Amino acid sequence: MKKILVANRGEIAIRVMTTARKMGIKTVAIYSTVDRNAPHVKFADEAVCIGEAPSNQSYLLGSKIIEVAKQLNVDAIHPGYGFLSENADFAEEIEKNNIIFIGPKSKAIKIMGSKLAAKDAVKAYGIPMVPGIDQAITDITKAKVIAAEIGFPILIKASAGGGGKGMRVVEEEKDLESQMNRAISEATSAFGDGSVFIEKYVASPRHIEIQVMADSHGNVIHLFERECSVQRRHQKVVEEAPSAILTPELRSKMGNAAVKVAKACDYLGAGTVEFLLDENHNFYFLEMNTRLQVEHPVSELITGTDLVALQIQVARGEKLPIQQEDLSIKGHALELRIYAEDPLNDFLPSVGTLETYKIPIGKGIRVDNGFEEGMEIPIYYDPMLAKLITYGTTREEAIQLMLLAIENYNIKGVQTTLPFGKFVFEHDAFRSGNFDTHFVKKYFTPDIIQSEIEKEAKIAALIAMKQYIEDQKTLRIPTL
Ligand code: MV4
Repeated sequence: MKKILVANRGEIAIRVMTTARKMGIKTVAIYSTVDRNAPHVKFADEAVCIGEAPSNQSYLLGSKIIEVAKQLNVDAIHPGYGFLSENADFAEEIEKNNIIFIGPKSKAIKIMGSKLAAKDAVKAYGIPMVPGIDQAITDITKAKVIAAEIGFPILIKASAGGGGKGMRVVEEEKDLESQMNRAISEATSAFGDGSVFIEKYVASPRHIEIQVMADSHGNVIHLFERECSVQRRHQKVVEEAPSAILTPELRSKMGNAAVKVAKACDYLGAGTVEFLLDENHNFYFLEMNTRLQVEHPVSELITGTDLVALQIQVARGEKLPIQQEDLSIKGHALELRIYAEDPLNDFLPSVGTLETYKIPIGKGIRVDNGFEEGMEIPIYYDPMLAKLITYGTTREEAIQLMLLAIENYNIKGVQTTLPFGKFVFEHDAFRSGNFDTHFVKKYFTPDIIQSEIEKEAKIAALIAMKQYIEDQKTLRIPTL
């Protein structure tokens, strides 16, 4: 493998190219017209413009990307996350053109892209699943019988759904019919597939996912868990590894279950198996993400691995260089996603130019970044600017480092989730480890950070005033 094309932009394109370069592999960037001067373009050995700004005219043009790859004699394509990363047809077309897709086979992508197909694939492996059905349901009479068996509250989910889209909680039987009809029509218009199914609603779960890695020789390992319960409206904001609450026994059970999920779909490469954990610490398989995830760095830090390097090695057909027994957890890592969003204004995208953009540096601080000072943030793509990651011996140390790093991250020109991160890492519920997926909804109101910002502004004003008075004293030249 001499040359890799990265079919992505921003921090993840740079992240992948950094490892490729370390491995002596040349890199090709693709870009849209608004990204002409983007850091990922400058970073690559070669770069090709593939279209206009809207992603369906550029980063989503699979066939065009493959054409570029062929013209430039590319050996492999890394899709990053988002865009075409979980598109089974893209993976298949790449392989048909004798280029390596750095990711699983299209069959595994297809299975895991459907929640019902995923349940079906893993059901012979004894993996705990939320009580419910594993078939699409349309018949309301049947649905009522099933819901009564499971017990209310129940959750209606779309098989093709993701990120919580098309989910509906039903508290009592009288609402079941209307909610089911809505879920079906929503799923039909959003995904072109109206299949829905029913599960017991787990009221206050934690979201815990296991990183897995598989080679083409039948070896599958897991790299422990990531805790992703701090999210707002299914958008993750803070992630950490390890989880503050898993015992070694539970960790090992969930890890083994995740490995079985990967084996069930003949997995290859990096993948993530998502679980819900209820108040009694029962875990349930939710779904598998067949890509390298945004939050992969926290797993890298606690295991001392380079997940992109492993992806490349197994894509080349090599055996995994590490076995399960070689792996252990060392230290604690936290990640804050820095979005150009305004936490004071319902997290609406904050458009503008990065007038100041200074990244914190120091031991235990890693910033996976895709932007630079002076750049305008394109409105066409996900507004994530960077990921601020800290690593310490203990969770407490990683939190302290994070607060320091937030303080030293200087962004002017747009609003960001930095103050929101400060709120999370200072919160007692987060610090105690006693939180679930309702953390943001339960504790966050804009006025908390508003008053924090005002307090800081007052202090800044006082300091300025003090300095002014001092300056007046020294500057005053007595008039004769
Ligand atoms: C659930 C659930 C409770 N009970 N399933 C949301 C996204 C999708 N991946 C699955 N999700 C959930 N499934 C049952 N049976 C609660 C959620 C859920 C959630 C899961 C993970 C992270 C954040 C979440 C926020 C709200 C709901």
